[in-house]
Amino acid sequence: MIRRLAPLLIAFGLLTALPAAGAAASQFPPGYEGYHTYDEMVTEIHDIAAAHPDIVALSVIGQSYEGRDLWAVKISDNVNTDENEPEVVFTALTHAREHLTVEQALALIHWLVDGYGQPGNERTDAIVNSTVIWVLPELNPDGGEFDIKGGHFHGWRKNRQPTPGSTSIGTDINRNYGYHWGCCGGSSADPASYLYRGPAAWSTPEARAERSFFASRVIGGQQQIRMVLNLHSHAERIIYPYGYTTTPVPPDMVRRDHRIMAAIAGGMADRNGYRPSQASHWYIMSGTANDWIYHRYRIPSFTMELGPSASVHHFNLPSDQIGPETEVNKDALLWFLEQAPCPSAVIGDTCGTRPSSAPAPAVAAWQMRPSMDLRGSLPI
Ligand code: 0X9
Ligand code: CA
Ligand code: ZN
Repeated sequence: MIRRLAPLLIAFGLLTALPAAGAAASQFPPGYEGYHTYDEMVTEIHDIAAAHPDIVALSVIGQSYEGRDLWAVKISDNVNTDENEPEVVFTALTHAREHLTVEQALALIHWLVDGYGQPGNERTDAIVNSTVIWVLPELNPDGGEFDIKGGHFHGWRKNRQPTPGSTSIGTDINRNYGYHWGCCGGSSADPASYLYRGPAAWSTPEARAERSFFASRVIGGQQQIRMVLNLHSHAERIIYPYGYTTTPVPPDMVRRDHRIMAAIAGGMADRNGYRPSQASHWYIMSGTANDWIYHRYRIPSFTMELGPSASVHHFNLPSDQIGPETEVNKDALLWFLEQAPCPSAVIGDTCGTRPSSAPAPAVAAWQMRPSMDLRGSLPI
């Protein structure tokens, strides 16, 4: 049909309306059509923003190696005002084959915005009204699209950036962040490895975009982001820093922070049945987003590994499991968001009361103490 129409369209100068040669719209294999391709995700978040312009705003935090926009979905009341409210970040699809994470990110957005302001939505309305939620639904769109190229799964993990001096493609974005990059056996120096850390810290445009985004949320010298949850799959785990060392509280961590992160991971685990632990108690991993986020800004930072750890489907759960596997995390994710105004409350510390216009005491407490401040040595 398209083929027969093409000469006609050329005649009318409308060729640009067709997909470029070889760039036919991607699609998931049969049985997996319930997942969103990159284009479908972009359409979906635009539809959501159009339906809820008062509480949803879209922005682009950078571009992937192949030039795809890296989208951010901001959810809050008065969404077009930069209000002084605690901010929470969710990221998804750092690893290309972890498609369930995109669906979890979209499900979370829908839980928060569908029916906003209507009876029965008091819990999510309270979250939307008191916090700023940033959802980055696809940090690795190039890898995600490559993973379904040709209508079958490729088991791809990395981005699609060639490595100079090698024929290999791709860096593991979650080994490319600039804290303890390349240390301790937590990544690979081999460009062919699926754990390749890249030729240098921050060599991937995707990690750099996230770094710039975090820097952009420092307002008046204070980082506004209070908590971060990175969505991965598949292990039914909730993990927290550090990944580079098995020591629970090394010199670059504050003991109280460790207690808070362990308690928040435990609180989520109580609600979804996943297993909580320090990242390195699973395996040593270095140059991860979690380690950098905690160290650089002292933000409690978590990874949730979605989906059954023991499944014949591994990363590729059929569409009919998207609903149950995302729904199981609803209470855990909403509870996580509810901790943002005072993360230390989980260990019994109070944050005090404050007029909404004043800076939160808890925010001041999150600033690095001079003895903790290693920022001068970091490449930001
Ligand atoms: O190894 C990883 O990058 C993640 N696991 S996965 O199976 N999805 O690849 C875990 C990342 C955890 N990040 C840290 N907190 N260190
Ligand atoms: Ca707001
Ligand atoms: Zn992953």
